Amino acid sequence: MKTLTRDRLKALAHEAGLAITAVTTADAFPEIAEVLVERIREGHMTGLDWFTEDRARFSADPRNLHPTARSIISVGVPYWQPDIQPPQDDVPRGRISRYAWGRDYHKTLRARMERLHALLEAELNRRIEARFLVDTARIVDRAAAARAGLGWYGKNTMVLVPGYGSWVMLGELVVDVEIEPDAPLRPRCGRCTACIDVCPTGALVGPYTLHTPRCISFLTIELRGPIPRELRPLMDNWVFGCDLCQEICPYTSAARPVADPDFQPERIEHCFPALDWLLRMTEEEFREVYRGRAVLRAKRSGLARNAAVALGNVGRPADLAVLEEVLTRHDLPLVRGHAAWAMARINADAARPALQAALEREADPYVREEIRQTLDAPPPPRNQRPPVAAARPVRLLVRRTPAAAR
Ligand code: B12
Repeated sequence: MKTLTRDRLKALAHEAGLAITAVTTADAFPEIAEVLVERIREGHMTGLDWFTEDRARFSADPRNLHPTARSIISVGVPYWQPDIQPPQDDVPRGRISRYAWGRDYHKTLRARMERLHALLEAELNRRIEARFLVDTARIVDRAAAARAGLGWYGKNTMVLVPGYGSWVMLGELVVDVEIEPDAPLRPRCGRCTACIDVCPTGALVGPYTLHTPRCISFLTIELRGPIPRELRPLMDNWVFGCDLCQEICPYTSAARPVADPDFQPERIEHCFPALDWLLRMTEEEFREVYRGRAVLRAKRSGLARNAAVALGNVGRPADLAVLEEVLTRHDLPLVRGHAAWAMARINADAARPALQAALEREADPYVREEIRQTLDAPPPPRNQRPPVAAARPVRLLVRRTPAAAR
């Protein structure tokens, strides 16, 4: 029977558009189940209802996917492109994190992994049993990548890939082919804590530990209801995801640029959307502009809610008018409520009459509560530094050293 060398695999993966590839066995990840369960119990995954202990245990054994699994081919697609900058046009704009600028990466990676699968079947001249995984609840992508030596865990919990930093989206093919595994890499953060220090909400509560409920990425993408009021002033103009803990990293800031068309934005709304447009967009406009993109996950309600917070954080007194229009007319109570907060964040005194008028005519109990709270305890003025995120006790939850650190 024909065998597959790592070098040949990497050449085929390259041909399929997968720039980075590494291999590990399909053996279980017992230490990962332990870490995930502890993280859940400590409340670090709160808000992600699907992230259950059962899911954690399932994802720790790739043979749960198919019993004939022999190897995991961990793949990475880099996407760092430094040339795209926000226009200098005085329009208050939101920021979308870089991974979401192009086509939905799930589709991009899946299509390329299917291409690799076809190439492998042709190469070995047999049917290959395979599962294609990107971002599923069925395997921990970063754990597979770290054990395969595709990259190493950074203190920001990202997998950093030599030459590309953490600007790499991950996926796996779990296959019934025996391939010689690659060796894990050593973590190389040293004493650097730049990512932990830069996080405005204090979500990185210690090295390798993210407290999801405070992460701007979670707040802007996954959270469906109101954003906790104390976190809003810390979110700047992020409207979908956040890249701060990657941008500050010395390794990722030295990343090699790539010009992958699937990660290119096609219009300004895909990377730096005008905040007033996000606040006024219709459901049809939202679906049309973000069709086939990861941004759809936030839904129109989430994106408009985030835009209200962002405009509160970066807007000018002239933007009170658009926020007042939103407070009066937006069809979604979630957005009206955040607009009330945003007006007071720009200028609490100037906003007061409009907020009082809104309280008189508003029928929705949630919006009424937001307005009342905003009148009673306005957000910190913009000329004051927002309160520094509360310090949290730091505890490293890994008892057994992950393979990557050995
Ligand atoms: C849930 C999830 C989120 C949640 C929670 C994030 C989190 N840290 O868990 C939220 C919504 C906040 C999120 C945000 C982001 N995500 Co996300 N997310 C996931 C998802 C679906 C599961 C991650 C998971 O299992 N977390 C559980 C926790 C406990 O795992 P962990 O934090 O990785 O912890 C590990 C290490 O810290 C390590 N460890 C623990 N202690 C120690 C100690 C030492 C010494 C060492 C070396 C290691 C170590 O072991 C742990 C177990 O693996 C994966 C896809 C997947 N199915 O795997 C994508 C994924 C992790 N996300 C990804 C991305 C790109 C992001 C964002 C950058 C998006 C953005 N720009 O906004 C941010 C980054 C935030 C951050 N710093 O993590 C990529 C990461 C790619 C990479 N190169 O690492 C993934 C892999 C998706 C993909 N297919 O590419 N995400």
